[in-house]
Amino acid sequence: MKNTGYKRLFKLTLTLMLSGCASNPVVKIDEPTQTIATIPEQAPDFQRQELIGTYANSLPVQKFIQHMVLEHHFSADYLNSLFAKAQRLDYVIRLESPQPYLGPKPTHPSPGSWTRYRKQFITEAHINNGLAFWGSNADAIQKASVTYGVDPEYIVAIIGVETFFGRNVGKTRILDALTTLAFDTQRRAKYFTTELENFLLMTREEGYEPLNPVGSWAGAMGLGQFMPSSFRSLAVDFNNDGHRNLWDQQDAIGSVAHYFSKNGWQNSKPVAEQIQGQGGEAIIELSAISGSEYWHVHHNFKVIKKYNNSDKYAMAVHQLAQAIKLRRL
Ligand SMILES: [Ca+2]
Repeated sequence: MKNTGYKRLFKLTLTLMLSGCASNPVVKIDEPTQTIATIPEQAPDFQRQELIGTYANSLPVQKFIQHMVLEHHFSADYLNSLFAKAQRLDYVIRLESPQPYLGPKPTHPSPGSWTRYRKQFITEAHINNGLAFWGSNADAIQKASVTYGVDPEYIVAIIGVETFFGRNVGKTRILDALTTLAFDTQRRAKYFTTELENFLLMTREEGYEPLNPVGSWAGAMGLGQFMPSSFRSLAVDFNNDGHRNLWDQQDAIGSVAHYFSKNGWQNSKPVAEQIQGQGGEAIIELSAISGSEYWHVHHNFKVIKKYNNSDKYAMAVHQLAQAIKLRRL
């Protein structure tokens, strides 16, 4: 970052101010102190770093660094030293590029696929942990529901399906995940390059050390599993501590509600109901072991799918929300 010198000068000035004004209670030192403390310090041997390590000879990484320098005024030395530490993750490549299936042609939808999917999320453990999560965050959930006009049980259910209420937020270093996906895979390389760009901007804006955040193999972060672009545009500081931190329960609750609100959630409106028979508008088919289920889905169902574009995902969120709400009454 180019303002390091300025920061050091500022810090020095602040130190002098503090030492000179220790007895003066009107000196406002809280804000600048906090700002300095959260900006990651750069190593003293930071100057004139070459791009070494796994990506030393990668032209796309060199071009990406150049782009970040020209477009966003990052220091090339800073990014070279950062990407020198980036790791290529083979399991991320495997997950993004599944081997072609060579068996018999599958039927769609796969019989019983909804039953198997549902079993992962509509469990006693999910309902009980959802109730506990709601209970210990009741004020934040209520405030988020009112502030953003989102039914509280859906805020809880999203966090339950995404990360089991924060227990499974992922352990992959985001820098490694996104660098691997951007430069070592093909299918969505452009998308992940943009997310990597957003990740670096996010770390600079929020004062995160870029080597620290961990999350899913695909680069999703925190209790609500936000990608960096969503983090930048939709995360909120809901506990008012001056930082957007999606690993914090309250910030995650506010941010999920904000996400739903921005995607058009209609408060207290229906999401889906099961119907007999099939066909007609806004009807989806889910393949249960006992046979196909048909559901009439509403606008809010599509809003859930903005989070993850899958009927099964949205239905799991809906049913978990309803199960938790019913038990809480
Ligand atoms: Ca916060």
